[in-house]
Amino acid sequence: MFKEKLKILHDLVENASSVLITGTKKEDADSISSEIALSEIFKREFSNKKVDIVNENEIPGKFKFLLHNVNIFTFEEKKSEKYELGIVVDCGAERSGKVKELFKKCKYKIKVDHHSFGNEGKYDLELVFTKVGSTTEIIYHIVKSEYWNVSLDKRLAELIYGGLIADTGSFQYDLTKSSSLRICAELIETGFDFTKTAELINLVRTYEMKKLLGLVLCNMKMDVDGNVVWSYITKDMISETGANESDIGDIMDELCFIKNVEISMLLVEEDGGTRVSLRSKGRINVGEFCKNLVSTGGGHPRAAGCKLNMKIEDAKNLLLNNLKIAGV
Ligand SMILES: [Mn+2]
Repeated sequence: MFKEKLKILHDLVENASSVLITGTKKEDADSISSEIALSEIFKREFSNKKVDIVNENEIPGKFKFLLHNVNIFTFEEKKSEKYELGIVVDCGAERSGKVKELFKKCKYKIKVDHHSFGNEGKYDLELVFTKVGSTTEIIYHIVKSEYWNVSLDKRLAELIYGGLIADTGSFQYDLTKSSSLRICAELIETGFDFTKTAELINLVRTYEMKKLLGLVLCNMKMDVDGNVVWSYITKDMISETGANESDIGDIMDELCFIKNVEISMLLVEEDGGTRVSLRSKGRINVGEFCKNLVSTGGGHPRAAGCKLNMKIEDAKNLLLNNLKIAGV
């Protein structure tokens, strides 16, 4: 079944005059690595094929090292383009933001994903496997497939590894599968600089992010009998430190893993309200919690978010009250 799908994928790409690759609107190393890896594979197999990666926004600076000679276009640059085949990775097309408009117009549609949710929409081919660590783990199987004349080299190994360490938390989270570790051994055997890849994805952050982090940690408060820790980022804090959207995304990770704390919460001031990110140690399913709070909210059981059309202070009170009701 899986093998057959890899053959169909090959045929669909071979017969398409042009290919659009897109992924999740939010910045995500697995999604970006998968996009770049697929484009590399397609261009090696079919050298004259038009293959464009298009995302709603520009790729975050910290992931630019993955590009090498590949270009990722923004939606603005390609909004009037037409593609015959559309491929969405690491999510359903509905999560690709504005690029969804381009995707909808494609004659053939493919999804390559490892999520169990977001399966609405119709695709001509679904390479969806939920028992793997990352979408790049699925791409590894494309590279190894007998239908594709592409070999696993340092370049593809770096990309597959990038997605794997991002989604498995460097093989710490429960997304880690024994298959992920076996594949990883083979990736390392290609001789790519895996310590550099891990450092750039997991550790290197901007000076501005660290400055903003300092303010966020100073403002951190404990609530609900010590079960919830929360902090916030105002527009003033962003302009004071010069931090950007990508820096803000990295801050949430630093509010987690506090001893005896069940929920970590970050509130970010935005036009028209407050964006909230929540992380749970497991007692509360924050994906469900956010969805129940506001219809546009949601995410994973342990990591989720929502946008509330109120000021930070009011959003914080609403969230703390609802977390109490939820039994945190
Ligand atoms: Mn993923």
